Amino acid sequence: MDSCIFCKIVRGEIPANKVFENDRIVAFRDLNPVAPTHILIIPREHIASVSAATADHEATLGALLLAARTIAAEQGLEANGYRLVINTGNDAGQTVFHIHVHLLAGRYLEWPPG
Ligand code: DGP
Repeated sequence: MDSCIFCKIVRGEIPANKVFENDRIVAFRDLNPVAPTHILIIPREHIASVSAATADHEATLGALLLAARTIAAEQGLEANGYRLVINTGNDAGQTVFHIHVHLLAGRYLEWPPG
């Protein structure tokens, strides 16, 4: 996707503070963090949202969660815990239509979210 901002990060066309990457996944710090740790975990492959995912994306979607687990461990977040969020669609506040997992940690996270 030529115009997708996260595809541009994957291709290295715009800078990002990367914390993890492998053959399927890239993870980097959110530009506007809402918690002391706020990392975005994305697939290299462009999938617009959870709603746009198909059975063909099963391995990629699994890789997203496994990367989240690995990053949380690497960042030392397991002891106090963390939250994984996937905003999907307008009512959920999705603003970038390239599927991404928010990894939030470093403070007590209220429930339910606003
Ligand atoms: P969402 O609202 O779930 O679609 O989250 C999109 C997030 O992406 C939002 O927290 C801000 C972040 N973001 C948007 N553009 C950029 C960017 O160019 N670089 C980085 N690091 N984060 C971005």
